[in-house]
Amino acid sequence: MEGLKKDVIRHVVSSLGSDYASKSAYNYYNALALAVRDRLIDNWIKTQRSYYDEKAKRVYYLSLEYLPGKSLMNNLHCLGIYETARKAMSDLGFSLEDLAEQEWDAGLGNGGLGRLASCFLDSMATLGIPGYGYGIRYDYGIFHQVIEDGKQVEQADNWMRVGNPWAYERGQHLFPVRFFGEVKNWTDEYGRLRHTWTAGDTVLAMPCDMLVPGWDNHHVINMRLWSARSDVEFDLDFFNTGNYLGAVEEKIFDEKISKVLYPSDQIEEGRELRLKQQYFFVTATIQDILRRFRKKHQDMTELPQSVAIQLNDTHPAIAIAELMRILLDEDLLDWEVAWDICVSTFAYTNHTILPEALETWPVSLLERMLPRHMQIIYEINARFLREVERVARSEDCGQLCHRDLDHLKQRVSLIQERPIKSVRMAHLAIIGSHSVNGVAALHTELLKARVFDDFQRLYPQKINNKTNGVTPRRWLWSANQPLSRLIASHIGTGFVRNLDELTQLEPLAADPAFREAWRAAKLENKQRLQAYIKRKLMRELHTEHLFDVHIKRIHEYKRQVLNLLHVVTAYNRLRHGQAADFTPRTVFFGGKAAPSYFMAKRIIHAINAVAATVNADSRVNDKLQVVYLPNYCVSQAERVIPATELSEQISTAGMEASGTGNMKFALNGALTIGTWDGATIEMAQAIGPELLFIFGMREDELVSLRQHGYNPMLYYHGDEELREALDMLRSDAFSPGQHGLFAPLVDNLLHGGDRFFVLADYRQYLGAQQDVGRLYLDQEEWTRRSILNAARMGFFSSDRAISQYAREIWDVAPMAGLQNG
Ligand code: 26W
Repeated sequence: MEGLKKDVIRHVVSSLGSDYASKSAYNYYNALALAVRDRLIDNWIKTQRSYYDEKAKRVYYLSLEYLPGKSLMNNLHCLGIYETARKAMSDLGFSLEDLAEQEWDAGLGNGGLGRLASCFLDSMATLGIPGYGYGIRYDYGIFHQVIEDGKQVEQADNWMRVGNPWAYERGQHLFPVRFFGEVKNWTDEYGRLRHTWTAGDTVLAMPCDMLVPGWDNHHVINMRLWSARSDVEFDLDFFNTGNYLGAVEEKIFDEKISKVLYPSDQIEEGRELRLKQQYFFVTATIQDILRRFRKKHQDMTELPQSVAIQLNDTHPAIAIAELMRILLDEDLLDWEVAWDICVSTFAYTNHTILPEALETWPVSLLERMLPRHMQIIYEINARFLREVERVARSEDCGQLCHRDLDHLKQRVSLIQERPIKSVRMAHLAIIGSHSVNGVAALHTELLKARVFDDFQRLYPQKINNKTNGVTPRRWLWSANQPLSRLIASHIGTGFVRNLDELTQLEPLAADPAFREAWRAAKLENKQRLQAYIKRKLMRELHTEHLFDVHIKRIHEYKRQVLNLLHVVTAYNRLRHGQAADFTPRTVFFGGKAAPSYFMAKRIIHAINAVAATVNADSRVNDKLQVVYLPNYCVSQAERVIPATELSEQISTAGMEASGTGNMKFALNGALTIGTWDGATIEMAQAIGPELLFIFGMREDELVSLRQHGYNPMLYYHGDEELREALDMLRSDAFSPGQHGLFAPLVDNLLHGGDRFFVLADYRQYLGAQQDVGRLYLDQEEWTRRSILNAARMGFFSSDRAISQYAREIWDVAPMAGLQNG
């Protein structure tokens, strides 16, 4: 402890240039972070060296998004110095919790996809898998959300301003990135046509490394994020031509590339700068991968034995064309050889089946920005369609007439003709990869049977499932110390690296003393949340209420509106005195809406409007409260999830690819109210469906309802309570003086087709909520189920997920000889 204290004081003075006697929490947080980083860097260097020494096969996880959140507490726990640090900082006059608050969340992602990437890095580090995360260091991460007059207002997330003590910027290792220009043809010595991409604009990619430690194992992996740097200052001509200001303007223009994260998920924006970001990130990463590979290899055909590249959705899919370009134009390999290398190296994970989220890029844009890549994509497509024709003709699938074949080719082509001629990035990713995986069993089945059914017939081995998981380090141990300590006192700490050990809790569910202790841990977390809400929102929570929580991105398919209709109905019953047996509850909502997503923003407004009305109504507010948690982010989830008793997972069946929040809640002892969707299905199967509150129509039922003609008006007319709730929303009951404010929401349900079947599931949802309320009154039974839920969550560790990727997709093994403890 004395050593750590000395290091902290030294960093306050010599790294931060401050007086150690001036007790600034900001300085002491930064100094502590630097002292922790010092303890990671040796192991990082040793880890990296061991990969070379053992010629280990490396995994590269390519993701445009990461959501690491805050690093301090997690890193202290991984290093096993949490207690030491707590005591050291207390000696210096600080509470460790307060210091941790000084850190800004690294919010370099939108939601599930980015957080999954961060859980996966944690698991690779813990399992000792030679892995790297590659991404972009956005100057501005996901916007900061404030709620003003009930509406979302976006503020820039200037997270870099306060500095980042965890990162190593490596300004001396720059990689060139080119755009535009033209392709020249030439003939090589064997008379083969060759291509060279020349000229164009150049920007530089600067690596910025963040260290990711494993749990108690001395294994530290790297998350390398690229930042755009202008090449203007490297080219003195720019300045010497006398156009100094012009040169500086150009520099600013270039550095725009890594300026900001695109804040929408599930909706494709199709902006030129976004494509630039993708290629910038991809080419820098591939260059770095090949630089490392070439240190020990000359023969490029050995690449797939040494390197596995996982594409996190299609956002980095242009990497397939980029590796082809390098192999063809720089290494001068033949097409077939280059293509084999590519397919054996790449694998692709799909995270959504919503059609509006499937990426396409206009051919005209690609031709201009990446002319050589567009040529390569055309060539990949031509060869692929010939192959399709060959397979289709050879296949014994009846008389395949030309019409069918033409249709098949149109459907699977990399090029879509309408509405504008574009490249389908998912098709590129599928064709260029040896593995295509979905993220939960149902999701993968839907990929096979619906979204990519043609590809499933063409390549029956390619599509596979890897159900998501979450890291128990952050989402149980670090976020929920009260519960973790209780668990550890009964079964030891092995569950932190082997989550299956939680099954040892099962017999304890029958032990009243253990149940009481389990409830005490929950109460402690609820009180902690209560204190936080009081500080941040100046509101008093009732900890004896059932804490019912719906936090995730705001999206119509996630159906926050369904939850809101339940709240309005509960409000009406209480007002009308029809709810004598109502179980008091506080309903929490939280989540960001894409700034361009009108409907999602209106949903936020409606939630806040209902909250204002309900909370102000003294007839009901001792029994029902609604809280909107502004700026939902990773660190907020770490506070809220441990305090949650009811987890809302109510997406339209078939639409949530997996969900990962669902796992974090159950792991922390919340019961789930949910639809038969995503990974919630597998959770129900692992836990026992009778221990969750499952309701609503299933995916196949919705398909047939849609086919037979779904009429939301029938539900409106047939259900008095539903009608009352919708009519209130449409009138100004929640928006005094602003008649029609929420009419777009209601009209969308009644006259817009209710694409997400909110009305169809309303009545069943109410029934399930009734069951919830009733069970909560029986605290012994509630607690028993809570314990069994957590005890059976072992499968949903990201360690299990990563082990499957490693074995079944990447063919990589953990490093031997890792020191544990
Ligand atoms: C092109 C715009 C865009 C950006 C991001 C479209 C789609 C995305 C992501 C693929 C959306 C996303 O985050 N998907 C979520 O991925 C999680 C991790 O697999 C799943 O748990 C969620 O169910 C899924 O919605």
